[in-house]
Amino acid sequence: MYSQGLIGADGSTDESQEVLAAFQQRIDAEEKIEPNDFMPQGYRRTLIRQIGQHAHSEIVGMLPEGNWITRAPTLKRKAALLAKVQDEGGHGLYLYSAAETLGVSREEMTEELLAGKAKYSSIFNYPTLTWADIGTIGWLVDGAAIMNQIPLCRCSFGPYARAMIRVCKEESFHQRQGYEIVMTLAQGTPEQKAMAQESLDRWWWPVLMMFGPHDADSQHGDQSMAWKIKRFSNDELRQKFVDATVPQAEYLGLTLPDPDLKWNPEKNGGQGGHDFGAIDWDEFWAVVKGRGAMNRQRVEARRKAWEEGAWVREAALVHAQKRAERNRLMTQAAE
Ligand code: FAQ
Repeated sequence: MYSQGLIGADGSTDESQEVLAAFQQRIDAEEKIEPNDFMPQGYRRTLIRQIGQHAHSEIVGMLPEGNWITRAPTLKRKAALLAKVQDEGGHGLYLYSAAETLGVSREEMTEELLAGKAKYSSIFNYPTLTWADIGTIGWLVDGAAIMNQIPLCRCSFGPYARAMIRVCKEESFHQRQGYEIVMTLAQGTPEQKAMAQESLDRWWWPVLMMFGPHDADSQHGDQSMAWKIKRFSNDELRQKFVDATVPQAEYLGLTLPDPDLKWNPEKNGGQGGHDFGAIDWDEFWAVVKGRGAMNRQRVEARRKAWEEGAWVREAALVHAQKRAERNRLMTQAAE
């Protein structure tokens, strides 16, 4: 189902070495690149690809949790979940807008998503089977998103970096509400604690996959780091996430489902860090290529929303045109 997206699939660039070197100087001087500035085609395409996929992830990411809004156990939980899911929709909108500054339209990006050409995060192709999954998603999925996105606040492309500042603040609230749900379950009845553990067992490995393939298999990693789009590699962020999460799980009295997880004092240049087991990359690539449990339903839900929202887009456009025409006539009359 998935193939390379049409837009931004190719990060290669054909400017002269001189032009690329001058651009790199701006990057190395930590200057922000703004939409009207010169940028190499490869830089533009890489950003369109990454920001577009990120936007799709936020919008598709509303679906697994949206599934539980009507079944949240209390009014307070329902209100918090509703707000969180709305926040994710807002993140998608900032990101689509940031991508649009690079010369791609939201329609083009959406068509790629619906055609199965543009990717979105693998994590959203897993089902939310129990209420505990809503806690686990907040704690771990938003936790992983924050680990990945805090460095993006320093991305060299201005609109993406600025969008990330607000997104990270909101993700931080999401992470805490998730952790609090899991803590309530972990401190509840034995059945509730078992539900939290079972959910953790299902989500742990897919969450580690969110950071992307190992650095050795990361196609875009080196160039994106050189252009300071990414500030840390996939493996560096995954390691930071594991090290941050182990004490959180211990505090909850839950067990991370990895028999190979252990403290290694030699890691991280002698500062210490956790060794952890092997990730199932066959599962990762199967999910990315469209063979996850929920891929078909996720894209279908987005197609339905896009088609059923067509009249709203048309009405908004006609309204904007009428207002512009009215303003034009008023300005003409005043002259
Ligand atoms: N899933 O060469 P790399 C969230 C693809 S937001 C699917 O290493 P790159 C908030 C990758 O696109 C979650 N595909 O790629 C939330 C590339 O394929 P392509 C989303 C993946 O770009 C919470 C190929 O593999 N966050 O969760 C994945 O340098 C709760 C080779 O990989 C972002 O998008 C994956 N996990 O590094 C919402 C953050 N990983 O494009 C709702 C911004 C890799 O050549 C509820 N993105 N691939 O066809 C990034 O930081 C980067 O794009 C990475 C991948 C790190 C994801």
